[in-house]
Amino acid sequence: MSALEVNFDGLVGLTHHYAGLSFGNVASTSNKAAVANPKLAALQGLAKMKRLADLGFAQAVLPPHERPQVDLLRRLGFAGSDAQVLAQAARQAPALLSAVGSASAMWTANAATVSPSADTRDGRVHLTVANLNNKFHRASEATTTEAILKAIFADERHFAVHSALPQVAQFGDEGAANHNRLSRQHGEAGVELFVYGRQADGQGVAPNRYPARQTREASEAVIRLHGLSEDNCVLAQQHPEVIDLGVFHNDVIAVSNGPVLFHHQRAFWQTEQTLAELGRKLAAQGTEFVPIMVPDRAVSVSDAVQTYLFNSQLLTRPDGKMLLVVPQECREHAGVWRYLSELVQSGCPIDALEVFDLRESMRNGGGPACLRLRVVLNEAERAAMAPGVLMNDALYGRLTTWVERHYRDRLSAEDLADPQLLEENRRALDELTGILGLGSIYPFQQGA
Ligand code: SUG
Repeated sequence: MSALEVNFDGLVGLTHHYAGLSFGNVASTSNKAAVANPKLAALQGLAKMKRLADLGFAQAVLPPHERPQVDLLRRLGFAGSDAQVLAQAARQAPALLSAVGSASAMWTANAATVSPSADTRDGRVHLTVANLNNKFHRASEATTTEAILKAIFADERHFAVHSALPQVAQFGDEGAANHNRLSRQHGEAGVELFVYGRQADGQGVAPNRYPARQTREASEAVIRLHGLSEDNCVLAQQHPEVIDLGVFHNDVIAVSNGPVLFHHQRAFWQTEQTLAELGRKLAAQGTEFVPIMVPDRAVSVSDAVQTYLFNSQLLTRPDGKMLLVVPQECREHAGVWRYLSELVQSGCPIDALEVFDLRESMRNGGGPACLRLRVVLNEAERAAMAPGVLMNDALYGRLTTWVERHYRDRLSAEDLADPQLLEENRRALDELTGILGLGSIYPFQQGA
């Protein structure tokens, strides 16, 4: 049965702003307090979805979460009406207000880890919601993410949606941003690469400056939950020095598609061993592994972090060749652009580039690959999922109109205290669940 990779992009939320919440993510900290444009951010994301759908790639959308989370502020001791809670938080703890108001759920590569049915013991698609334990503003995404994924992948004959791992640092899990899958064709058995930043048991190496968000223990738990085996998994450690240079997720330094692993020379701690294990396990499945390594002398780690070269989407076209989807920061960097121009002429499987302006998301450290969750689905699975989230001309038209009507074009952290913004969110999201046909997925809808 023919399987497709469906890219589920996060629709940017109405409270998109720059709060410097992610220590270790250079763009996030350096753009702290810049004024954001949520409307433009959402339209930039939708333009990417539309263009890729028009090029023939299967594209879907995941909705934003309700923000600010007033209930979470109440759990932290702020009391009174919604407006009073917001005003107190703005006065006493503005950083907390930013955290509960963050639109960070837009980066759906961090929503979950996904194993296609071709890899799992019970032949179902397995999704484990990420706990995003390393950052308070992200950890609170898990509940709504689970509700959304359960609404879309409700049919338990085909899908298993697992709750997030326990919310402790020991099981820090950042979802698909630290997970790559290699296979000959999407629908065939593959090998899944789980990349962690440290071991919670204190063994081995770890970064010194910035946090390693993903633990080996979390990856091992996901492997068990998904029913994967020794034969179709590889566990590898990200190089601790690159984490200290701002590579806070593996998808900032590597991306896979089909049998190809496009990666920087310094992506992994034990590169040779990791590549050899991948090659051996793929060969046992009859697949020839195609690593494409970018040498440090061609593109430094700092340039990779600045341009998000590896936070690209690598997509297989119907003719079997691959398209690399990069942010415009890559075109604006002479060295990176030269490298890419040579790459597509080199005869390797990547022979075309598509460039997107995703500036609003990029300023918070979110490139094309951060904005999407890859879900490989066969025909029966596609038929079993909620259909309303699949991108097409009609949905694109409705969503752009919806954004134009509800979003502000200027937002800074102070605006989060405005009770009107909370109302705007609830009104817009209520309408959105109708557009996407998802039912009640938000706390305010359940409480209604
Ligand atoms: O978790 N930025 C996100 C960016 C996530 C990128 N995702 C992937 N690489 N897959 C993060 O660091 C910044 C929010 C702020 O500072 O306002 C933020 O959360």
